[in-house]
Amino acid sequence: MKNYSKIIDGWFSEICPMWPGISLSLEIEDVLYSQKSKFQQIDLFQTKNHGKMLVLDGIIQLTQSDEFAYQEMLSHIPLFAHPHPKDVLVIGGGDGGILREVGRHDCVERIDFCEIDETVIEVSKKFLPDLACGFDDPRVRVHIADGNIFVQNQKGRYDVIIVDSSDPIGPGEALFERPFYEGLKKALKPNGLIATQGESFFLHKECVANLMKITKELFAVQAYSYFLVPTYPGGHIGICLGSLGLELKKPCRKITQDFQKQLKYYTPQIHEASFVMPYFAEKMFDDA
Ligand code: SPD
Repeated sequence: MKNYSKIIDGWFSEICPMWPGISLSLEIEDVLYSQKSKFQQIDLFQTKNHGKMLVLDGIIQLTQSDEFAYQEMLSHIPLFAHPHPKDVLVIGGGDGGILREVGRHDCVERIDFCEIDETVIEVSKKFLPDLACGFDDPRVRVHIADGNIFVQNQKGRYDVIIVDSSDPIGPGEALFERPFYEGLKKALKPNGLIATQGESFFLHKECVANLMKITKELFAVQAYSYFLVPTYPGGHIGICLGSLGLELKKPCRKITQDFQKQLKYYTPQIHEASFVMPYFAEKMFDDA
């Protein structure tokens, strides 16, 4: 994918046609890694104020200062919406942050992890041990493969599937299309549910409306959640969810005090609140 982002006078600016005319800039102190893998340009920067930052094809994937918001919400919303998740599939997110969060659920017995780009895992293990610790969990089985192809070969296998994709340009493109969602549905057990990276309803209206349409057509229950991540475009991001029957907007398991204390963003209250949409988004979703 063409990389439009730039570094000028020590400031990295994230420039992308998916959010034209708007760009976030972070001051950087050092380039810790910069190489092209088989799939994409991988950069790891030391920022001045936001810890290390992982960038793929010029797009910010995470900074250490706010990654917890994304990893917690994309993991704990679907997992607390399921009464007893045992078999979990995570697609994408080679940094390991989602695995770290999924691993906090003792009821989970097996975590299949599918990532297309092995080099992202290696870079994370070297530079982001606070995220890559997710790979140390003995329940995790790593599959280096295209998530779309992997999922098409799974039938009735998972309670929860989490898709931590990059944006729908570059290697993540197929993960925003209907055949992938059909594959996700087939890969679920009868009571299963999915949660996928759902972009921004301010900046990516067409993409979000399309995800809503696909999930409405395929799943009995469907919902969209959003939350704050200062270093993502527009300072927020959403999750698109679909289930074969389970309610999604309320947690159905109690969170213990010990569990809650390990987190920084997710609470049962924020689980419910994250589904309350601004009026324009509500209308946009109704029309999808
Ligand atoms: N616009 C960037 C969206 C990135 C979503 N994936 C981030 C990976 C973090 N585990």
